[in-house]
Amino acid sequence: MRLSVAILAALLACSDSSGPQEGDVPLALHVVATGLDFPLDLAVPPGDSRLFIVEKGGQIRIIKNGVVGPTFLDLRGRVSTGGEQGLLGLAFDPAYATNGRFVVNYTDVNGDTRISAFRVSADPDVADPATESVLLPVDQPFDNHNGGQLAFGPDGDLYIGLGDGGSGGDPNGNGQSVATLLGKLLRVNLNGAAPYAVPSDNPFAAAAGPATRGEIWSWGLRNPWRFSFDRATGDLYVGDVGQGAHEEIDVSPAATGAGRGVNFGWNRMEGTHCYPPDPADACDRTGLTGPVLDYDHPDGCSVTGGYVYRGSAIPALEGTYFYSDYCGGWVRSFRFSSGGATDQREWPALRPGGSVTSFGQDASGELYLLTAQGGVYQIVQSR
Ligand SMILES: [Ca+2]
Ligand SMILES: [Ca+2]
Repeated sequence: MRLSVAILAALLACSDSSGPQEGDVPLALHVVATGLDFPLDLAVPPGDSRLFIVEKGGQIRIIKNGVVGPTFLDLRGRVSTGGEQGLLGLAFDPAYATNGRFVVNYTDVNGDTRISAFRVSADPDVADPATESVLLPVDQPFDNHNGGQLAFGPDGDLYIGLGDGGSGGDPNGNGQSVATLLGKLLRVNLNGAAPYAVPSDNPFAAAAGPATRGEIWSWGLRNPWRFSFDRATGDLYVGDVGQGAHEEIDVSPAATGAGRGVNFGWNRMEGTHCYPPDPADACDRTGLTGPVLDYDHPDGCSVTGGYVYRGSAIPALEGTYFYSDYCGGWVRSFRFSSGGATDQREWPALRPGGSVTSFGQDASGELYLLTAQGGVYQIVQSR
């Protein structure tokens, strides 16, 4: 009887090909730093050995040679910090070495989004707070769903993630409206007209006007808290936070435009399911692009999108995308192949014992994760 139960359990385990399997590369978390104040983002200028950590309360701290050192920038007087508000994202200009420019995404003292550029001072470890140039102010109707991610894409343009504005269920229909910047991924260029130029090949650039915003790159997003580009392929990965039931990861390959003009479905879809929920799940999906992966609550509550590993220290991970969930506490991965999420894994040794707020990658492509409890960890091979 014991044997047959064991065989049955083994068969059940083998038949479960849809869920994540346990990872087989020996990985571990190396503690880089602890004691940070609610770290939300990690960014690095090209070729730089320092790590820049964004704290929710409004500071950017530098980790240099493994030590938490100087405060690079203090925006505590300009940032609102309730709930999902705060200093949310940081990206360094690809030409940072020559122009000293970086961009931040935060909610201001009125709770509205500010995308602002700053410049470093004569001291490379200190930014000049007086250099703020507001690139894009966006009114926020509710205090939640503010997005937060910034990234310079493979094309050198700045991509900005904005949530649907907040409340629940997207009451103003922002995700499906191209008249608003809310619920979108935006693409702008900082090297032409001030404060930015809309690239002529943005999907709505030709039709731009009050009813159609030319800055839009992708739409139908609820709260794309973290998105990234695969630094080898240019493929776009978006972790879009769900409403109350389904969390999702979207992938749009570079070969099909890396998100250009893609409608990711919110608020007509939540993950792969109709929204509002429909008993037959038979809503019209015309024109919508679904996720490559979704998972249900309470397996998690808020997806934390990550990065594709392109470092050199762990060759077995080449091309593997890592992600987490703020409530789930786990770290999982997959490989994007033939339009789907293959080789799904869960990595028990990478559970940091806290809420994963973000991942980050250093100049050489090694991956890190951050926890709300103040930890900065590097993913390493354990033997
Ligand atoms: Ca909001
Ligand atoms: Ca979606």
